[in-house]
Amino acid sequence: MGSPLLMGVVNVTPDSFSDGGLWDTPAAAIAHGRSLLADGADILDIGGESTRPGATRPVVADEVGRVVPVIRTLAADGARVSVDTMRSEVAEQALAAGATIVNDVSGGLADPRILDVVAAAGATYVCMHWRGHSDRMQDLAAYDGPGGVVAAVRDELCERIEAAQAAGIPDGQIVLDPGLGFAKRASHNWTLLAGLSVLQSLGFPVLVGASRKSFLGRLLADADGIPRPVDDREDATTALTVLLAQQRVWGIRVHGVRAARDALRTLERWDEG
Ligand code: PMM
Repeated sequence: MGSPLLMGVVNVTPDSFSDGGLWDTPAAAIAHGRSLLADGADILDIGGESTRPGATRPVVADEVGRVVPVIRTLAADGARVSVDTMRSEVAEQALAAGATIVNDVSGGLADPRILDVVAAAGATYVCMHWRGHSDRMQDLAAYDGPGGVVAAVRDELCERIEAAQAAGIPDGQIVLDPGLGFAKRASHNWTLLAGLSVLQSLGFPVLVGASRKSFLGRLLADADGIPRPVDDREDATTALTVLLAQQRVWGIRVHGVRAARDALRTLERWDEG
């Protein structure tokens, strides 16, 4: 069984939930990207906008200024780079700087022109399930229709696939993502993970980002119900990496690449017998 690709996260932001402020200068972000490559990342996902619940959006020029120098340097190093953005202008400049994947957490809803930019560049498009910006997304976490959250995410992703196809993005360049934590409560995330095969049956590769997310903090809450802090969710993240690999996803988006790579190597050796 081929292992999934490991996408290492480089958040060039002051405020991301898991690592905000740690790599918010170009030099720190470039050094972090290089260390993720050394740890075994296949792709570096570089983002300049935090999508944590309640986050305020940076202006476009700030987002461009955060990500483009980092992308240019890491792409010149030979890294496969994705840009985590939902803005067409940022995607355009990131692609010109050497990114080859656009990771759009809004699935083309926030800025529909991003689909044209991706199509024109011949880039890969990660199309994530999304219902609204961070300031209101948790109000949108209702999935009352037949089939619940899995059917809703599948159907809403199908609409986004149609929009991507209409813009001229070939099927072979589209990757789907269930968008764990985006307009989803903890139970929705677990139900989506259990129902991943429904999304996979659409015939597109699937990427999953579960790393350090709050549903893991809630799972590992202490006796008083206090969620496990973000820095202490790595073992659960690694357990999910193994489970996602066994589910044959295309890619796994993680902050801690070393642990994920070790887990995948262990699983590969196990499968060899
Ligand atoms: N999650 C975050 C940001 N970008 N992109 C994809 N494709 N999938 C995700 O689940 C995802 C994402 C939020 O996490 P972060 O603040 O650690 O980057």
